Order: sequence, then C-alpha cells, then structure tokens
Amino acid sequence: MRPKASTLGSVDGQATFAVTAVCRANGGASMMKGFSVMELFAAKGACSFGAHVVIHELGLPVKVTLVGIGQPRSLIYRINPLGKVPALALKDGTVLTESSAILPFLADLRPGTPLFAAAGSIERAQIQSWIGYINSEIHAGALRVANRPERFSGDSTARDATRDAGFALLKAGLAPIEQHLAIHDYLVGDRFTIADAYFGLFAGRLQHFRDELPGFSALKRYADRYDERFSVRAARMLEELELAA
Ligand SMILES: N[C@@H](CCC(=O)N[C@@H](CS)C(=O)NCC(=O)O)C(=O)O
Repeated sequence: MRPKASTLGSVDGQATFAVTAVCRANGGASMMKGFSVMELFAAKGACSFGAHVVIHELGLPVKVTLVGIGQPRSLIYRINPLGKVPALALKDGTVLTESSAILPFLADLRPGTPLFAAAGSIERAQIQSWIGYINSEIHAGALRVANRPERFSGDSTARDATRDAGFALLKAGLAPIEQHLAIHDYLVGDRFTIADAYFGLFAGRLQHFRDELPGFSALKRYADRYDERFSVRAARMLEELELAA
C-alpha cells in the first residue's frame, strides 16, 4: 500500500521534492536503501503528530508520509517491523523510531532553536524528562490501557475494569501536569518546546474523555493554546486532507 499523497516542509522557503525508495526491511530493520530526502512516516491524529508539528515549526525539509496503522498490509511494516509511527527514515537509509529519539533529532537539525536547549543544559534535561514521562506514564502506561483494554487482557469480561484502571492511571499521571500548567503556559521555561509539540496532541485527545476525566481545566486551556499554533493548524489540515506535510 502506498500513502495517498505527500508534500514537503521547506528550508528558507524552498520546497524540495523526492521520491521514496523503500526497498527492504532488514532484520531489526534500522537500515533501508537510502532515501533522497528525510521522510517521516506518520498516521492521521496519532502520536506522530508531535514530530509533524516540529517539522512545521522549524520548516524542516522532511517529507511526511501518512500510513495506515493497525492494518497488516500497511506500508509502515516495511519501514518499522513493529508497525508503529512515528518512524523517521534518514537519507542514508537509517530508520529512527520512538518519539523520544525523533523529536530531539529533528530539533537538533536547527542548532540553537528555542524548541530545544543546549547540550548539557538543565533545560534540555527537563525537556527530555517531560518527553519520557509523557511517553511512558501517560501514553503507554495509561492512555493505551484506557483506549485499548483488549491489549492488556484476553478476557473480554475484564475490558471495562481494565479501561477503568487506565483512566485511574491517567488521572494520577495527569495530576502533576495539571499542577504545572496551572501556573505555567509551557512544560519547560516560557516557550513552546518539543515537549509541548508532543504533549499537545495528547492534551487535545484527552478532551474527548471529559466524563471520565472531569476537571483538568489547565490542561484544557493548554490544549486550546496548542490548537491555535500555526504549525499545529498546518499539520492538522494536511492530515485531515490526508495529504500530510
Ligand atoms: N513508543 C512509541 C509508541 C508509538 C505508538 O504506539 N504509535 C501508535 C500510534 S499513537 C501506533 O503506531 N500504533 C499502531 C499499532 O500499535 O499497531 C513512540 O512513542 O514513538
């Protein structure tokens, strides 16, 4: 299956175009035949959205290709054998997976960007700390339990209880974020960073669970601010149109 369409980010206003050459998944599949441009494999509205937003924030020359997930014949399996997005294919054929690696890698393509911080700085560690927390405690450790209870128990009668446990984990995991956002606009410092590019997607998604997650008003305001960013609007519009970046 090929993605429906794709476009590219740009550097200094100059768009670049390229044809993807996906040739083979190789054992651990971290190397593939070279790509003529860096390519992000993403899925509509998935956690890959954070990386998609960073590409627009920084105007990076990265092609964004939308793939299906949860579909056995999807192109993503030829890029990442786990079938998960995001996956970032580099020009030399290396495939990077995991948001915790991809987000910093993209930001470092623009040294000195306010989206990240200098190597060795406390701010850089704090940004990575938030990404790690959101990735493990919120996404994998709680949201996935609430959203995909069938992955945690083969017993269909246990689904509701598993889902409830997921929401309990979410409430506990979100509490420190809510406290933080009650007095700060961003996760780190006074500016939007790659941690916000990543968490904003989850903050928005959580608004669909107002009954299960009452309160969290600071989180809601944060999600609204995220939605107003040009980069978020651009990435969302392209994903809605199934055009991607
Ligand atoms: N730990 C990975 C998780 C990636 C992940 O779970 N992606 C989801 C979309 S939000 C996915 O591709 N799911 C497809 C599947 O599990 O089959 C990361 O943070 O990058």
